[in-house]
Amino acid sequence: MTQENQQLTLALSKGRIFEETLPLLEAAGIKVTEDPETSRKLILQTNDANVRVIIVRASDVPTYVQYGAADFGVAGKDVLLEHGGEGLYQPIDLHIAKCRMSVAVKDGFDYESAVQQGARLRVVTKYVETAREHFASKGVHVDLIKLYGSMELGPLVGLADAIVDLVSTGSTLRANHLVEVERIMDISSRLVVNKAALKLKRERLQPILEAFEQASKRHS
Ligand code: PRT
Ligand code: MG
Repeated sequence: MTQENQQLTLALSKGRIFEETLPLLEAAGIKVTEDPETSRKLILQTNDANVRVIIVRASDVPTYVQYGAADFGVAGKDVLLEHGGEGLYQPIDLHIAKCRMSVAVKDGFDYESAVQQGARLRVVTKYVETAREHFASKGVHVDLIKLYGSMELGPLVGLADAIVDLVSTGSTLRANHLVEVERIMDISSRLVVNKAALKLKRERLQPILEAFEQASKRHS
């Protein structure tokens, strides 16, 4: 196989995923030579001529990998659950960008009583699929309203009774007088690999996957 066919493209999002993936890449001997925070470039070169990094929105990582525009990528479990995982092989939990997905309500709202009384709750979230499944499994009736950000505002302005969002330190909830009432699941980021690339580019991918796996054990 020619060198060109063995070129690998890794999809990452800016911010915490990029930063927390850098040490894993270094463990595989790969150094990214440009900084996405200061450069406006969307294609970043590395010290390895056969590996490049593309910078995409966090929720778009699975799509680039699914269609083979990237051979592999790093995405949160939250994002992967919403995407559905079609066309993706998910070999490794990288134990990075950890947080949890939770239900939160306005301070003073009696969530437990509302649930017990069978009230129909209005919930705002970016994670409609995961939220739907969670409330269905509990037998709670909900009207889900999809938002793309600032979910915390929903209960404060009367748009919703509750939010389903990611929580890490809890300071965003506190700053907006919201309280966490239910933890839905723990979240971390996963390596995802295009299924065809895994077969066709195995030779080049395998050592990188192994290095990622070894290095990520430190975070578990
Ligand atoms: O920001 P953008 O809209 O482009 O996309 P994104 O928000 O999906 O990307 P990014 O980079 O913010 O998050 C990428 C991934 O990091 C997510 O898919 C998660 O898997 C993971 N992650 C880990 C988090 C957090 N921790 C986190 N705290 N993603 C988001 N948050 C947000 C949360 O939504 C809330 O607004 O941080 C706020 C809460 O943080 P605390 O510390 O105040 O509790
Ligand atoms: Mg964000």
